[in-house]
Parts: sequence; C-alpha cells; structure tokens
Amino acid sequence: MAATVNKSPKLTMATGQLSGERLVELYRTMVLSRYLDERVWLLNRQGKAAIAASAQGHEAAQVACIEATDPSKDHYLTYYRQFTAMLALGTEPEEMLRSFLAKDGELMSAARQFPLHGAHPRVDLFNFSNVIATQLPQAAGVALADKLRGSDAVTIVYFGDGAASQGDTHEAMNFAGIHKLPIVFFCENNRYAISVPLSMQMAVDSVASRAVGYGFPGVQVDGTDVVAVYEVTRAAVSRARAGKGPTLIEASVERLLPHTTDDDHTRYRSAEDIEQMSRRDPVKITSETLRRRGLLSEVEDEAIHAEAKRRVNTATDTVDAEPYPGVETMFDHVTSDSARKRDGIS
Ligand SMILES: Cc1ncc(C[n+]2csc(CCOP(=O)(O)OP(=O)(O)O)c2C)c(N)n1
Ligand SMILES: [Mg+2]
Repeated sequence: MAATVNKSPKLTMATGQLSGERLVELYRTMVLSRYLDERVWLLNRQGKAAIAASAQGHEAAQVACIEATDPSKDHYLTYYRQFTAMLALGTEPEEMLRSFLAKDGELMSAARQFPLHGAHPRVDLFNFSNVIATQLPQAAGVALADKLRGSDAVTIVYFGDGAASQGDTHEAMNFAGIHKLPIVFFCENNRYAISVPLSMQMAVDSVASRAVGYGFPGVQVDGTDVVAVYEVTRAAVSRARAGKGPTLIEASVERLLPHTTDDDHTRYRSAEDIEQMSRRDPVKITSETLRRRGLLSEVEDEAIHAEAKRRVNTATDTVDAEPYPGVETMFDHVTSDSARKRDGIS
C-alpha cells in the first residue's frame, strides 16, 4: 500500500461536523485547562507543587482529538503533557491538583509518582512512564489485544516530536503497520524536545512523512484548529475501527511555556521564536474564531472565563486544605511486600 502524507486543508471552524454548542463546550474545557495549568505553575512557585509540564499551547489538539473518539470503549495512552486530554476525559480539577500537591487520596499513584503519572481507573488511562516513547509499544500491545478479542475499540497513543526519534516509536509503528492494528498515533509536534529543536531530531520535513515506511497514512494538521484536528482524528478513528489499520497524525502546536517548571526556555529560544509562537495561542484563536462565526458573544466568553477561574479557585482551596498521606503509609504501594501486608496475604 502506498502511504500518503496529506496536509489537511485549512479548515475553518464553520465547516466541521461539530455543532456550534459542542464547539463552545470544547472551548470551555480549553479555558478550564488553561486556568488550572496556570494555577499549577503558581503552586510550583509557592513551593507546593514539585514540578509540572504545561499543556499551554496544546489545548486545542488534545480536546479535539478526544472529541473524535469514544471514551466508553476506546483506550488512551498519554504522556506527561496531556493536561487537557485528561480533563476532556473526565478527570476532575481536584484530582489533578491532588496529584500535583501529592495529597492523601491521590488517585493515579497514591502520590508515589511524578504528578499525573500512574493509572486512572475511572477514565481508562493506562499507567505510563516518564521515559519517553515507552507508551507506543505498549499501545500497540493494547491494540493487538483488542484485535485478537474481536473488539472494535481503538487505541489512541500520544507522544511528542522528540519521542518520535526513539527506537520504541519505530518498533511500535512497524508492528502496528504489519498487523493493521486499530490504533491512532497522535504526535503533538511543538518543535522542541526540551531545548533540542526539531532540526536536530530529524532530517526530514515532518513526523507524518515517516508513516510511508510503515505502510499507513500520515497526516499533518494545524493543532491550533479544533475542527481540523477533530476531522482528521475522526477519519483516523473510523479507519481503525473498520479494521483498515493505523494512522499517524502530526498536529503542529506550540509549547507556550518552558519544557517544565524547572526549565528556562529563553536560554535556547530566540525572542522572535517566542514572539511568533505566542500568536498561535489556541485559546485565543478558538475564542476569536467562535466569536467571528457568531457562536460566542463577548459576554458569554467572559462568563466562561469567570466560571473557569471560580472552578479552579474552589478546587485549589479544597485540595490545599487536605492532608498529605500519613507517614505510616510510606511504603504502601511501593513494594510487593508492603502490598501483601496491606492486603493481609502472608
Ligand atoms: C528515553 C528518555 N530520554 C530522555 C528523557 C528526558 N526527557 C524528558 S522529556 C524530553 C523531551 C521530549 O520531547 P517531546 O517528545 O517533543 O515532548 P514535549 O515535551 O515537547 O511535549 C526528554 C528528552 C526521557 N524522559 N526519556
Ligand atoms: Mg516536543
């Protein structure tokens, strides 16, 4: 099969199959994600959150991709920058903050791991590693299991442009192509792997062009355009569900903040680069487009921002007042011995 690299046509927000109401809902999630993300950054500067990787600039791509899937049956393998995707899947702001503040009752790893790492049983998020690209072969395994079971579930696996340079990515895509697995490889290309620019990661123009080597389509899409991302993901998910195999989507996004709260990107990004990327802020772009299309008034937009601020303030007050895990639980969930002891198994 000849694989293709399609540049998605520049879609406008009026041409998609999403209803206007649904687009506003997606925007609402993006705004909530932005405020929560900003709050976590502040909590880090107050010494309360150990570290955070921001999704600022990636919000449209993440929310639109999830919208094109079926959370009642599909599987999601995320990485550390999936703040908005997690909200879109139904994680509550309190749950996210409990993770960043490592408070008692933290859902994903009982506060034993890096924030937002671990498994999320309620929204079917798989346990993932901070070691980049390890989620891709695991996702191929999940998709293989679905295929063997005869399930029509689709696996969505997220990764960055830097992760695309890892051997694991090649192995996962090669295997998925050979076995025509029901999987969507979703690359959020923000042109940086910490301080390493794209030109030092690959000698080709795009991540999507790699798909030709694996026998399935590769599609590039503007990751600041909610409708465009929704449409290409919907096509990829339908293809996978119909048994036709994988698709590689490359969404071009901006990493509006440094790599993590520990990084200073002014040391390796030019002032022009930073200035240019700020013009591709997906929250602003989506707001402007919705308003231009008459789907959102200024008053409604302000109300969405006010509601998101309130929600984040309430969640912060709640979680900030919660206790840390008791010292007597220090080894729970850490070794199999302590787990056996906890469960009363000798
Ligand atoms: C195998 C491995 N090598 C190096 C690292 C250190 N590291 C953490 S994040 C990162 C950059 C990844 O960049 P990218 O995949 O583009 O994702 P982004 O953070 O830009 O979203 C690196 C090199 C790691 N976690 N795992
Ligand atoms: Mg990157």
